[in-house]
Amino acid sequence: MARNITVAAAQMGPIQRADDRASVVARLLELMREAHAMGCRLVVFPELTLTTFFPRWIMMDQADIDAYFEAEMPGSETRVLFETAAELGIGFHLGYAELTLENGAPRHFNTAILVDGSGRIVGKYRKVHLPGHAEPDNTRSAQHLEKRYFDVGDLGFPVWRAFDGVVGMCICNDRRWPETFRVMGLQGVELVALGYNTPNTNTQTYEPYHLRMFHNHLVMQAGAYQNSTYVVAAAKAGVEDGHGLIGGSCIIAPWGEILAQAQTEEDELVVARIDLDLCTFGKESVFNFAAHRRIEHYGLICERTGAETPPE
Ligand code: CDV
Repeated sequence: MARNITVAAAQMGPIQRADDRASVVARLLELMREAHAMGCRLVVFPELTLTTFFPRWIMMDQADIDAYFEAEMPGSETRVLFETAAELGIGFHLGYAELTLENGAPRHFNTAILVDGSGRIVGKYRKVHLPGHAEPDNTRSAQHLEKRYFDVGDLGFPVWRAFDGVVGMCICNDRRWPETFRVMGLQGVELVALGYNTPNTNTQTYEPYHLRMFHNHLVMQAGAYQNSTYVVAAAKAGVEDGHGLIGGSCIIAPWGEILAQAQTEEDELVVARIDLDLCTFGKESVFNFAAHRRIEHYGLICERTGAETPPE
């Protein structure tokens, strides 16, 4: 029997620095209701959905930084998302900046949660591959201070049984690393939910816009194909306080093709009806890991971080 579900990537247009949480949550609710009306069981929102992409700003006062973080999830301003999800019976994925206390010490993570159709959090992921730099760099036209504002995620790449399948999560830069998808692939992942904020220009060197979008899709299509999993990817897009973000939100099939893609750089639902059983063919043929992987030759992947060339 087919395991058909309808899913949505909910692309978000820009969120300006001056926009408050209430206005963002109102936009999320509208997308959630629209997704429900289109028969979706799961709607995927982007990375750091609730605010502007704040790592582009230099902030020295920790209180200013912490204002972008959620100390509770759900909190007073986000609870309505969970209540509406339960009322409609629709699940969602939400990226946000998480502030938590561990043994009394503050920890900051770039986090995503998976919420089921009863409004219950079933999974949490904390971003592992933090891009950018830790020290302000005035040679750049915009900062990318994720390494300054966030701790490296400490939860690995788990998967969860949800939405009649096996669901995993990763966040933005994680999608560029094959290890991300393979660790989930080794747990039989059938749907990877992910959100991203990808600047439309490279602040260190000239890079044509079309390559930014090409690489965005290339890595997600490869991850989907090589692990025979669907990918539901939601961007934050458009111009935030003068800084452009690519869109290109999409839903990718386990054979690597894009099934549906955003047309705008605004709030937009990208919807597809998918059959999770179609993950099986790839997992049992070309990417039958048990039959074909050769782990005796992969040791370097876990032993060595950076590349080392052989001596001359
Ligand atoms: N938010 C991100 O992780 N952005 C990175 C940029 C810096 C390249 C990305 O991989 O899209």
